[in-house]
Amino acid sequence: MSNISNPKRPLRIGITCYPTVGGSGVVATELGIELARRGHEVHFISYERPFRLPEQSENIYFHKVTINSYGLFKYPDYTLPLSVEMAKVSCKHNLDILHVHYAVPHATAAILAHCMLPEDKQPKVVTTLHGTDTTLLGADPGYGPAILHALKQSDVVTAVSEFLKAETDRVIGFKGDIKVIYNFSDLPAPTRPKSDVRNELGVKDNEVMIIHASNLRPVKRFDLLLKAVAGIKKRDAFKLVVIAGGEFAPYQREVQELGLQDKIAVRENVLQIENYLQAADLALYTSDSESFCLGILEAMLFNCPSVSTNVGGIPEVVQNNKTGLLVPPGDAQALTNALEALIDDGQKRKELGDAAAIDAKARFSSDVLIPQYEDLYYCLIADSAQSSCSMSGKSF
Ligand code: GMT
Repeated sequence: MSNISNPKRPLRIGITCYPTVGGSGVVATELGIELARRGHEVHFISYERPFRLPEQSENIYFHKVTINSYGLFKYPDYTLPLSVEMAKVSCKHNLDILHVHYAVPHATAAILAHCMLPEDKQPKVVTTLHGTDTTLLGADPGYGPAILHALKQSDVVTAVSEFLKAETDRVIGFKGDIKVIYNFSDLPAPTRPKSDVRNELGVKDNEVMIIHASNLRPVKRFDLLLKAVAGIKKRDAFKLVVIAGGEFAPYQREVQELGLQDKIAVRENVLQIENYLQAADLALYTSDSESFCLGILEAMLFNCPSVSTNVGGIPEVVQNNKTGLLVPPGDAQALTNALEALIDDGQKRKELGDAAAIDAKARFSSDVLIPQYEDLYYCLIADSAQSSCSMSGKSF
């Protein structure tokens, strides 16, 4: 039976991502939600339900990977049970596409699942690289060769920026084609009034609210961010709001040492980030490396310009002096100067913020980017015959 008798028939798509707070999981979840909204059947396969995935949603299914711990294993293994679940879901639901976000270990598991299945049950494997799967793990001799193998075996590899595409060749030595599909975001409208949120955070009317939302991993250089903020001379002119997707406790001491305790509000486990973004005046990102920086894009959607380091894929997202300010990496004083310039100049902030919102909607909305994924999927699927779901005598 032809899989593409109607070339634009709804597809059956498996998505694997990290379910925890982080850009790759957010993008994968939003992609699945948008695809389901467009009529495709979407199967999420992961060890937990992705945190932004609604409990009930038409066309969306969640398949939990169960990880057992065996006495012999010092470290529990995730890759094998993930690959078996991928094969099981592919077979049972006749998946057309298995789309994995973040190569490690998802791409390897997908390739393994593919090999386990009979030819007529094999979905096409799409691997989307997000950042440290190339820049950090790709450079690790314990991972690099396995990542390279999985990329070579994938039917299509995509990357979220031109920077990441070039790095994947440079760091991993992958010479194959990589299609750049930028991240997108369409956050919902806030559910709380802006004034409520600012009151809750203790941000005064005359204070500029600086927002930072991330998992606070070392690459984000939160230490540098604190230093830059501590350098702002007008102490009454701002408040820093941190939406922490990782542990904030390790930074408490630095906050005290820099005398910032009254100048910071931290929120953890935030689900509706839009409520905070609408209240913010400036976004601040000080990373050493960033393949895209979804946090900047999410802020742009709420007319919030950014000050950030000029690294990785950030200049593909932010137009310097038009939608935000870019400063050299690792330079706390340059960051402070840029922050002070925008704290002092409300008009400039507004100009940059308004331009940022227009640019974000024009270049990085789901209406622009989801069709790029759909086109890719439709290009990939070929005729495949129905068969029973059994592999080497083992039925799924
Ligand atoms: O690679 C990572 O550090 C993890 C990943 C994540 O899950 O947050 O972040 C990357 O993917 C995001 C979504 O595509 C990008 O916005 C981030 O820039 C990227 N992080 C890095 O490159 C450090």
